[in-house]
Amino acid sequence: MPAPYATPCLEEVSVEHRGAISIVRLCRPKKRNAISDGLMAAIARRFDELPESTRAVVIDGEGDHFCAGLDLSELKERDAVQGLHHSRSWHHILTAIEFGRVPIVAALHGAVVGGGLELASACHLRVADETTFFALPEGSRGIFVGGGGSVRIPKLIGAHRMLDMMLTGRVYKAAESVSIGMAQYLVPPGQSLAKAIELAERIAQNAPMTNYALMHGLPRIAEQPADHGFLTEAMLAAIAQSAPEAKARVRAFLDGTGPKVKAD
Ligand code: 1HE
Repeated sequence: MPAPYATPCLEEVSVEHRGAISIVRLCRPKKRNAISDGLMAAIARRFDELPESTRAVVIDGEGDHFCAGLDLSELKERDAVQGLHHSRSWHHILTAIEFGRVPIVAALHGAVVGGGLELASACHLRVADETTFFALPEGSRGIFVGGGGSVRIPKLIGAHRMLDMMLTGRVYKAAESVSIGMAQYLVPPGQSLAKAIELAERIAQNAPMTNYALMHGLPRIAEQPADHGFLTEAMLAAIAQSAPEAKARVRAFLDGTGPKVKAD
């Protein structure tokens, strides 16, 4: 049976609602938040059950590490067909959160490795604190990425860097990870959650249609031929600007009550 139908271990993924944002936390620190089938099913359930009032999500991990990737203890018994369905179940769940209703900010620290990096790369923004390190140990374990990493990670850092990580076991530390595009923000140790919450609160203030157009439109437009992309862009622009909220925001700027762009 494919893993999406595993019994969710709900105690291993907590959710906390703070106004317009929700914080989803991997709570399996003794196993470095390694992702078992039950934990993955719990991630799916937590995202499915987000209330209508949630407008942005932060995902983080309890303990010293964000996530040690696939729970390797579950790998040893799987045959090829089960392996195929397992990989497809990760695709299903991570695609559902990437193309869900609200943007997700990953608050990273410690190990972000293997499937942990696949989870982080399905999020919309990544904040790394200085303890963060990224690796793809699949190469040295004799396996391959299976959670969408070969599709998503090259889009962040390029196929050549992913190849290097898997062929040589190269580890990217926090500062370098930001310079190559793996994460967008670098903060001192222990501050990734606070920064991710600050960003999520800012995102939650946007018009929901703008956030939706960004999450669903931008990645698809990037894969379309230019003339298709221009048409998709025009349709999203037309829908977004016709929303009453957009009209009210533009009016507020014009009558001097809306915010100006500030340099800092
Ligand atoms: C685990 C896992 C795991 C820890 N599966 N049990 N991922 C990896 O190859 C990374 C494997 N983990 C590590 O390299 C290290 O654990 C860490 C660098 C993340 C953390 O080191 P450390 O010293 O803090 O912890 P530890 O002592 O290694 O681990 C603590 C416990 O967690 C220990 O179990 P215990 O019962 O002996 O206490 C570890 O066995 C357990 N643990 N990581 C199972 N990953 C969709 S395909 C995706 C494919 C992949 O993700 S492959 C990459 C898997």
